[in-house]
Amino acid sequence: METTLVLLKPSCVQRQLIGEIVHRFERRGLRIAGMKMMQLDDAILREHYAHLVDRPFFPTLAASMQTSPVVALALSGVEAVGVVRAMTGFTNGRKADPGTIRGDYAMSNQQNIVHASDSVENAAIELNRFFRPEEIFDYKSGVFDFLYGVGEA
Ligand code: IDP
Ligand code: MG
Repeated sequence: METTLVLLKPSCVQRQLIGEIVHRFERRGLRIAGMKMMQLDDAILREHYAHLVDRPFFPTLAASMQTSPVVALALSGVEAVGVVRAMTGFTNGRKADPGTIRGDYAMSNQQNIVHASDSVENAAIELNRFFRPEEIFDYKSGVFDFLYGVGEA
């Protein structure tokens, strides 16, 4: 079982898509292990986007991520990191496949609705960045036996 970090970005919050996007993850069978609204500051964005701080678009990216609160989600499931990343789609919404979140809701390379951790290692780091340990809940899904076959989870 893995847990991954998703951020519903201001492009999602402002367009009033929070429920719709959360619904997609729930319908897929991912368990919501943590969920909260946060206003991000410069420090956490510089850390979260450390791989991009030297890129020319970083100032507009950081500004766009602060135009409203974001919703941070911790999502659990078997191979959850890869499953969620695949659901997210290519970074540029215009190039993302239909059926993915970005491919269904985004027209932008920057205002692309969601962030999703890109590896198991980064998921652990990012969960720790956005959640305190007591904000992530380990409980058994009531439909667990219908989400997974015997021996799968
Ligand atoms: P990812 O979100 O698909 O993992 P990253 O390359 O990690 O993509 O970039 C993080 C975020 O930075 C993207 O989701 C997007 O909001 C923004 N971004 C990435 N590349 C560009 C760009 O070329 N122009 C503007 N914003 C970008
Ligand atoms: Mg990334």
